[in-house]
Amino acid sequence: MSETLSNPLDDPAADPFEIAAEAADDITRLTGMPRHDIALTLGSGWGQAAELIGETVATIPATEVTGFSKPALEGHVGTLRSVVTPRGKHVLIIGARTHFYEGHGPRRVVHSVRTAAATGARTMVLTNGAGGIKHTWKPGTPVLISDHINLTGSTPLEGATFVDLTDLYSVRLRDLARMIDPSLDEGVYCQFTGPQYETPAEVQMAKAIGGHIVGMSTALEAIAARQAGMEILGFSLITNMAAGIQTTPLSHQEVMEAGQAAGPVISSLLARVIGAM
Ligand code: 8IG
Repeated sequence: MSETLSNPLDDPAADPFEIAAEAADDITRLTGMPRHDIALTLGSGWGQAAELIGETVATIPATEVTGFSKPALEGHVGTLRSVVTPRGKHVLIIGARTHFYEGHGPRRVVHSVRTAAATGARTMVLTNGAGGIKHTWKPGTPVLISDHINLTGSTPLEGATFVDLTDLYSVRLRDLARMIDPSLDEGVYCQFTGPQYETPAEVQMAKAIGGHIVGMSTALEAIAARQAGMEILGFSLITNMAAGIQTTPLSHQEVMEAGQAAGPVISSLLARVIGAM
């Protein structure tokens, strides 16, 4: 049977929150850690933060956890890691993101967030690599997400579930991040479906409607985190200027290189922010 058909989230009759609770039980069993305080999803460029946040208690393959998918991309590490910070906070580090463009639907996309909430995490830190619309953001610049525009035409909410998204990206946590690095800028994140990058016209549309960052993740995850009552911090690493903002075409290679070069700096920033929580 294919991996797709064997995922319990693909049964429309299944309750995604029950599956998240089962996944949280798997994490408890496999890490020996009964609860976590903070969850952190590591996007492109942010991977080295895991080593800096604290002492690793356990690392487990995501495929051992109910409902998790195999990583779609090389360079997206398919592991979950339990780390304890010097201040004693337990952090669940999610290195296994499922993207909307994989086509498995929003339940699969937000399963890691719901699982993190089911492990007890009250804080969700979402990181990604993204394109920048502001000319002042050179590749390698980390920025805070201040709000988002969901352009996927999709939602992780099912039925008449009305969730307030005012202050979705916590002012308190953004202020905490700026205490660590006062030079951090912020912007509105536009989630496109991908996997193609935008056309220059689409980037101009994103700019016209109030966007500053273009990406392919995070917004749907933030909605699910808010539904679960979590406090959310979002970081984008600007790995490239969005299409048409720079004059040269976008390449995945270039994106990976910008991420690698910025890695040590942004990972240390992220570790210091989480260390202060
Ligand atoms: I890395 O320019 C990265 N991810 N949508 N646009 C979108 N996603 C991205 C981009 C980009 N760069």
